[in-house]
Amino acid sequence: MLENKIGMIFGVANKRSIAWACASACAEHGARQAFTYQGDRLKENVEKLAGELTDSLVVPCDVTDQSEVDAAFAAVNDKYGRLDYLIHSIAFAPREALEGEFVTTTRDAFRTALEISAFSLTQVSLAAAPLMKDGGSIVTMSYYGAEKVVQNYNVMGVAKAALEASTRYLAADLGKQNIRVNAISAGPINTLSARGVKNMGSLLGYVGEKSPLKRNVTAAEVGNTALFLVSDLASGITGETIYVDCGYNIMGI
Ligand code: 1JT
Repeated sequence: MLENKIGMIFGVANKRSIAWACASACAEHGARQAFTYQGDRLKENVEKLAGELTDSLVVPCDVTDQSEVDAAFAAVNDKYGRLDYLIHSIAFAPREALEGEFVTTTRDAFRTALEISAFSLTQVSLAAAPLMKDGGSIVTMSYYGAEKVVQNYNVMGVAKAALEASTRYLAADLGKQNIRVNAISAGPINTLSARGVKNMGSLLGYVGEKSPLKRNVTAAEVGNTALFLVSDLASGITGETIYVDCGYNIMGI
């Protein structure tokens, strides 16, 4: 389904990463992919994972450094000469910001969370567009805390709201170049990021009980949805936030 397509994946930390589940699903369908990693600590992990796939590329990219972003896209252009899809699966907020009350969010935590988790989508979309010569597809990851209050999610909820709105504005701008932009709103998954969060176990238990499917979503299920969104099967879908959460978001009391 993705034969002859080139993808660029932001946000692999290890094999449990949502970004890796997306990349695996796409690789199974014939895509070749470039991976970015943030910081030297993650370099080895990402190189090992990417090494399992054919004709992959691994480049450093800290989105707070524009020169690294420019260099990452230049490396993709040098190796493949084009880009068909991009998966954005990065977010950050200081740990203290994901505990206690939202009202105590500091200026610094707010700025950092919004810059890394929301602005970076606009930043990489602008850089990707010139390489998407036959159109393209951009997919980002959101969470329910963007639209309803989820205790402790705090400033990340505000960042995800900005991310979902950015998805719509980017879809409107890039549609004329046949570039689609969509978000997946994933249910909670036990990744490296989530593991740093207090009470993640009880959140997973709660969602697993309340969701229509009576379980939590898997990273592989999110990966399969990303595969659909980057494929031509989703050619009529843009600006959308698609829930992949075992139905949790449809429930009232
Ligand atoms: C970040 C983290 C972004 C954890 C995230 C996230 N998006 C979803 N999760 C899992 C989660 C976290 C909390 C939560 C529900 C789900 C951690 C590092 C920064 C970026 O609250 C109930 C706090």
